[in-house]
Amino acid sequence: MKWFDNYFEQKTRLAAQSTSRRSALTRIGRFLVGTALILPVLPFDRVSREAHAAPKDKRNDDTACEYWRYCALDGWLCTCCGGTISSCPPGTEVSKVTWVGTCHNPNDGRDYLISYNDCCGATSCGRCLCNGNEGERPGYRMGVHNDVNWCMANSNNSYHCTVAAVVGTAESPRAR
Ligand code: ABN
Repeated sequence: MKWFDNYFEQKTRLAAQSTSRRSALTRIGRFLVGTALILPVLPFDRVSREAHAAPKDKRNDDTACEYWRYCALDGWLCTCCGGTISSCPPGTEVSKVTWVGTCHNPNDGRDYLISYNDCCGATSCGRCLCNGNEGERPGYRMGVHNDVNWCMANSNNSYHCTVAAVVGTAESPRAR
């Protein structure tokens, strides 16, 4: 193995002779200055994922379509029509049938089951029309379609607006 040692000794000596410590430091310094100047001007996406989503205040404003519970609500918001997030305006009654969607709550990071009941017995409210369609499916699967007048089973079928009540969490039970 003498030839092996000799070979590497020779190579190491050559490398040491041709590269002084000063020149190595100069090259490292140039590299660092170069990256410090170039990196800040490269076209990175500086907008965070959070900023791409709906503005945070709107996701907690129940009169805005971006409110987190409205992810699958198609209709007029009852919160703009004299009702609340989960109760119908005076003079209307809650639909006997409904459809349930799943929305992500950005405040606690959990998914919730939301019942989108229509409020029936008065003409269309006409304020705050929203069209959320998360998890919605075509009309031939009515139970998972939101473009339906859920007042169909009430004595007065006129549709007024829609509420969005939390009816449970969407997480599967933990395996035991
Ligand atoms: N569920 C809201 C709605 C009512 C009537 C027609 C379409 C959608």
